[in-house]
Amino acid sequence: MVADLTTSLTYKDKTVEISRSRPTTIIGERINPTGRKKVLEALQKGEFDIVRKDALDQVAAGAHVLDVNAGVPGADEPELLEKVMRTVMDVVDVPLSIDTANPEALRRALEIYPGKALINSVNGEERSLNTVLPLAKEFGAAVIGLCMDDQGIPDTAEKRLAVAARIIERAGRYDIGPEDIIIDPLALALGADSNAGIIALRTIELVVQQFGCNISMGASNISYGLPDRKYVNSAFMAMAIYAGLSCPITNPLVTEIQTAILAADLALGRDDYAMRWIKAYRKRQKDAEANQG
Ligand code: THG
Repeated sequence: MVADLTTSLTYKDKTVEISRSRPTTIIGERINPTGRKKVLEALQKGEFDIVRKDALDQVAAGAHVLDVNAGVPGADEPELLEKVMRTVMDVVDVPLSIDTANPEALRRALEIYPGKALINSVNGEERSLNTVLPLAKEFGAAVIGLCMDDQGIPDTAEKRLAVAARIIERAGRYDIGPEDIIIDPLALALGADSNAGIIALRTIELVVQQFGCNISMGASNISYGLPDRKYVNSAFMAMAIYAGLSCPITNPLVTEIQTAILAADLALGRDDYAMRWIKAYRKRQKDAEANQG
């Protein structure tokens, strides 16, 4: 019997529980200047309206958790990340995924966060393990563990599993259980390597089989450089959910992605009486009517 661990995240009195026996948890990706020029330009000018809008829109579209990234080149990241988080927390009440590779920014973010956050991320490098895991323990946060280390991203699923195993083992030494480690198999571009999809899917299967832990992934990387990305992303999303992906980092405003997630949950018996599917359909109809009139 494969274990089905539950990761609990909180924000004030609100709890989000992540597991494969529940509907897929959506981590909204949009508050991120790395992937998005408009966000980058706004944050460089100290304007936060776009952050406020992205927070509200993503939650309205079904995001359960919001990823927050403030990695602007040349900026004071600890300061900026705190401002972005405060802006988000002013307008929505969902748990946050703190997306930074800067230990100082991470500590400060954890200090101001009222609840059990998700840290995005740790990886198999010694330096990362030794700085991020103690902070996760100190603040009682859950952590995304990336399947990469000093050698880069392994080119087989078996080797990525080995990195996941090391992250989980090292977390255990800090008394952080596997329920608080969410593994990211890493999706690379199919345009560059036609096996990128199958390697990610196989990694998910192996990690789930061995550890039963939750799985996250920035699934849109796989379509990088291709036309009509949303169709590739949504098909891959459904397959990855079947393999065991439980909390994708994605854009819920893209209808194809949102419906792929809902349809996967429906097909996998995680949507009793198709209530969520039908509710989302009605919301899309209502939104379409509002846009026409
Ligand atoms: N794994 C983990 N964390 C991650 C990633 C991952 N965080 C960052 C990234 N990958 C996921 N986040 C984003 C955020 C925004 C965009 C993509 C991934 C994005 N991209 C559009 C593009 O690429 O064309 C830009 C579109 C726009 O401007 O609106 O928006 O893999 N753990």
